[in-house]
Amino acid sequence: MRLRRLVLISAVAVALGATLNAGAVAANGGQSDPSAQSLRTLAARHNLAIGTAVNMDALDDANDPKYRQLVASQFSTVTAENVMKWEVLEPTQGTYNWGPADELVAFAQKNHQKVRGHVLVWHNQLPAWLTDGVANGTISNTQLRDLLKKHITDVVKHFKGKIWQWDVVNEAASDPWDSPPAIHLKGFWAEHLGAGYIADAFRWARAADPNALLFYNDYNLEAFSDKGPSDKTFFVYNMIKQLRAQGVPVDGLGSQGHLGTQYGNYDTFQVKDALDAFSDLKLAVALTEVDARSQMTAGVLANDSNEINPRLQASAYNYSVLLQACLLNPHCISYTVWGFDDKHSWVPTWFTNPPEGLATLYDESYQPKKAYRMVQSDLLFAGPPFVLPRIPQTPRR
Ligand code: 9MR
Repeated sequence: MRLRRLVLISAVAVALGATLNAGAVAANGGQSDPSAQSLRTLAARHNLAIGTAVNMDALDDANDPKYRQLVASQFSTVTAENVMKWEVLEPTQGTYNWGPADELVAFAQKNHQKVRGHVLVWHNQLPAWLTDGVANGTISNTQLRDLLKKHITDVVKHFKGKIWQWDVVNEAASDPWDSPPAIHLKGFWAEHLGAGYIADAFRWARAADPNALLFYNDYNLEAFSDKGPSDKTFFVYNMIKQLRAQGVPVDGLGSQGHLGTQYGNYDTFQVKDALDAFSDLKLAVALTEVDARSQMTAGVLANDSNEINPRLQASAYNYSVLLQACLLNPHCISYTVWGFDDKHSWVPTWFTNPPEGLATLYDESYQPKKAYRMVQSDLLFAGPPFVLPRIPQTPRR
């Protein structure tokens, strides 16, 4: 009798438990545990593309299947970290090396991902034949302009129809620490071709693919400072405003979002203000290269949690500020991280004195960090009335 009662009680308990669980599932809109949802699933609720820069060596590494699996499962857009740059695409003049970039595009298509093309005009990672030729005088400035036109035309045509957003011009503006401190156009292209190369580049890109969205992309554009001569965001804002007034086909502003936890950085509304200013020019906006690095002090390197924890928290906060600002502006169509794991991040190889790191969403063993959880929860908690679905951008004619 006792046994029977126990069995009965257990059966009722099991049934009740099942009902409660069913209730919990229903309360989640039929979804399972929200913390198990991928970033791309959560971002899709807002029609926001969430992306990563992709390191092709890692993607091709047969001993590292997890890298490939995470790119495919977590992200809905990809950017070539290096393989669409001029030095990789045309290492010898006239001989194109499309292989690695084509492979990334094929991977993206297979995984239903959009592609951000990076980058058509930049002063870094140019082929030696080009920079040497200019330096030794065998390439004149007129020839250089023709070569740039050919490069843009060939590359954009090669990928025509497969690229969602092109970073047409990258990092053309100086920084306040340059000389003179008033922001100006800097680097190889401005020095040899003058300011006109920017408008030319956008027009050539538009002619080669009328449907790709054309972006100006730069760093340290997260917020306005004093709107004076050394305010880079204000300089770029005025530059694009002028280009648009001249009918130059600029469709978007890429704010890279390379942050460091040692700096004061910004809050959500400061970043929103900057994004709003650009979208008021009828541009789409995108966060294109987000990461938030920290100094690797002796304590961090010795695994001292007193030093590691505040850095992981501050890094997560910075990811969140940029994402929340993006979510608050419906013209912010994508949020891309510049590598998703500390093992493949550009940061440790770039910043060595003092060493910096811990900049990405996952640690070196692909364990999600606080930043990953923060991005997940920001995407999860966002919704009307302040966060509305993205408004797609159409190319400017
Ligand atoms: O992540 C890229 C790294 O692998 C290259 O060595 C480096 C060379 O300049 O470029 C890095 O990517 C840059 C991007 O193309 C433009 N914005 C800044 C990025 C980080 O330096």
